[in-house]
Amino acid sequence: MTVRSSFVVVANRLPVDEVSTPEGRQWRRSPGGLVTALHPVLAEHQGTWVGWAGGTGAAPEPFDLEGIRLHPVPLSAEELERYYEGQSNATIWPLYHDAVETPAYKRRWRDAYRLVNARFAEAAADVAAEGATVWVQDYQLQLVPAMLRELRPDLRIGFFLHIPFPPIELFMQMPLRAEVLRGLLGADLVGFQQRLAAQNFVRLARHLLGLRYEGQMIQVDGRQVKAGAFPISIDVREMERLAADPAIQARAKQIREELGNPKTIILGVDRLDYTKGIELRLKAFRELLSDGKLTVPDAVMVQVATPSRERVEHYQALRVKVEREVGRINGEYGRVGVPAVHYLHQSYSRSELAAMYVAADVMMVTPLRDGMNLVAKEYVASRADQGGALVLSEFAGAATELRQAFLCNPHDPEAVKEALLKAVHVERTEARRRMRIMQRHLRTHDVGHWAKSFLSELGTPGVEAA
Ligand code: GDG
Repeated sequence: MTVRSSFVVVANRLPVDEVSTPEGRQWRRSPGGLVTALHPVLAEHQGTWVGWAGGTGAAPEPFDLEGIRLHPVPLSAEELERYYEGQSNATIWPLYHDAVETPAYKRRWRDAYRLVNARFAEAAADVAAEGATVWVQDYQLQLVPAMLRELRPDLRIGFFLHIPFPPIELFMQMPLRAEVLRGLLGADLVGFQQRLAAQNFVRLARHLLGLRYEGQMIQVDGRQVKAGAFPISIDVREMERLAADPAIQARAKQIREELGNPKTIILGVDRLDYTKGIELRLKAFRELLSDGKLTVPDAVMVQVATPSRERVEHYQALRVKVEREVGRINGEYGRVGVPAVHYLHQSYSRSELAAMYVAADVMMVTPLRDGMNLVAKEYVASRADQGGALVLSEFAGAATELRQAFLCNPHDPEAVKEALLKAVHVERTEARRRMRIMQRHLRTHDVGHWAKSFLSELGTPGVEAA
């Protein structure tokens, strides 16, 4: 029998991983800010999370884990390739990130996107109780709000986009443009990371569909759809706790030793993605070495590039370019046993990441475009010692809040170099002042605050304004 919930989250992935244990294969809650933020709301409302469980073919039966109902949606291998790798990650992802790589458009990807979105909408319609609140997440599922409203007009529907929403001129390239826009307008509240993105959205509604709006309220078929900015955040307490853990402090010290106790450790942590500006960061470092403004082994760079979307062509090409640049820098500036760049194409545990944050003197977050960028926030939260300095791209959503970072335009190599040098040479008291202000902001703007703000604006029963 289907269990019906008054609160339903719909996201491409379920927040669980299947792991091998001595007792056999088991589900484990995956770490991550979204699940941490939503867990209390889900648990309180006997909520259900609808999403893909990983793997292709038949989906596992719905199951409960730590007080949440998980409702898997199946994907075939072909759907995974067309809906996820194709339409989501080779069309929408690059287009919404200022087309920093050329988006590819394919009819069979769009067909699969429609089909899979309909499947998610049907699953959500099945598990939602009368009058329930359903919160749909992100760019893979933009058609779901309208499809769900069609099936279940009684529901209160929210949508949150984790990535940027492009200006009209770019959005208009997309063959599926009107359908996507109508899909999003099926929600009662459409949330974005940035105010500018919400503005792009309401203007697009007028431009493409001739809809009227006042402020951030759009009139659609006699309904009102609200757009708004809800900048996402991290579980600040968890990061503070991790960073203060003596084992992690010791590991941070050990990392510094393993790197040869350099004066300056420069760190980058990203999924290996062309939006993250990994290449330009490496180039800035190389040019500073070549200008003699930085020298090895006084300064070393550590770049964690977590494997990501490895079957998508742009990602394969990016890996080749990044690895060539790392090889070039180490070839020119490294010595036996002393590389200039430590490049790690691997995934790490949360604790190892926290130890790296604590060990780093300068954190470089230089995306060409990023919805928010949680790494920047994690780094700030991890520096209870108020040491360290953050170099941050103006094109990351986080730059709106973290004003005391060393901000730079990632498209301008001189600006990146200048910001990096400033961060390397900043005086201790000035660095602390900057960190303190950013930490104070994050403590009141954590991921729980984000979820509450969105859900109370949506009018979710039992959730009061943050
Ligand atoms: C999208 C938007 C928006 C990274 N490597 C490892 C690892 N990570 C964790 C980081 C961080 C998360 O992954 C990455 O989040 P970002 O925000 O930096 O970037 P996207 O993945 O592109 O996320 C972005 C976000 O959605 C939320 O709305 O901020 O703009 O693009 O938490 O720490 N975690 C572990 N091992 C790794 O090797 N455990």
